[in-house]
Amino acid sequence: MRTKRVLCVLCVMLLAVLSGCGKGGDEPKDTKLVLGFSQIGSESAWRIGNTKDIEEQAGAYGIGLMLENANQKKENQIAAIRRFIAYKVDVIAFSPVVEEGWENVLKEARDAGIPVILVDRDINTEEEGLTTCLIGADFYKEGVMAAEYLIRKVDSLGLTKVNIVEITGTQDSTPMRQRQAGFMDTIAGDDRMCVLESVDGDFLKSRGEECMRYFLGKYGDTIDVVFSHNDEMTIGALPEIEKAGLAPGKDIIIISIDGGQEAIDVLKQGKINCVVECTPKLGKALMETALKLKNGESVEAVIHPEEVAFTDEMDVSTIAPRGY
Ligand code: GZL
Repeated sequence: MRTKRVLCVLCVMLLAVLSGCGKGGDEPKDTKLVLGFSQIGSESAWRIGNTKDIEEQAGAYGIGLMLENANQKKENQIAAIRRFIAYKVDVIAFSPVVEEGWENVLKEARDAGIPVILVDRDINTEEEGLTTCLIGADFYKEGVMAAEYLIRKVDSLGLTKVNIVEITGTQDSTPMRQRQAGFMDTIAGDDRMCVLESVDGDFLKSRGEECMRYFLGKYGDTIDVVFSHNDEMTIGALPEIEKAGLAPGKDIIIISIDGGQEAIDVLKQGKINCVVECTPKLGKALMETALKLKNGESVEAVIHPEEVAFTDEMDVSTIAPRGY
């Protein structure tokens, strides 16, 4: 029996070595560039689509990718960046879960001579120049597009007052701060718009459900509009609205952001009124920017993808498959 067990262990070790799964077996091999990327987590379809796109584009460009998932924790991202520095990658990229708290690790990367690219979200640091480029959406504009839709909708319905509840993304993250600012700045001065309350849904489906249950318990059927910072939280909120005997998309105007397939399908069912696009497909721009940095070429400070709003004002049957 003991001999059999020893043989099994030896086989497993041999397989691990052959498949490169042993220690150090995961590092990229002889590629033109090694890129270390710290991803926030897997909290939404958007995030999963973003990771998939980055992995696919790294393969397409022949770039060695060391991708680490931080499971929503800033400390995990900082630790990952330190590992990339120790490994002496050519370029570091990361999507910061929140805007503050990055100075020290970014100074370590600078001292190691490793350029850093921001993907998706931004940071807020005292010192300038700790990163080379930001590749990601114009979140403020997404908030503006959401509010502009609401103004058109209120005009078309001839409403004189609407009560709005807001389910925000992760507190202190760039998309949360800027989507909220863009939305609130655009409705400011419009006396018909009344924001009842904003609550942090952390971009999570489960929190979207909890936030909506809280709002309905407190405000009931006086709620006219839900502005949700991402599709995940929106999808979580809808069943709570229906349980309260209200029809989302009809009794309550539903405005969401991301533009994933699930939300577009619900838009087509008439249960969401507006989905502002936020593309997760940032991988191509990331690889091209990393290669430019490796080759000593200059890069743009900010790269914003083009984005649109999908709304019940259009023929939603024409919306192409979203791919995330
Ligand atoms: C936006 C991205 C946000 C998405 C959420 O670029 O940072 O994080 O809107 C995701 O779905 O969790």
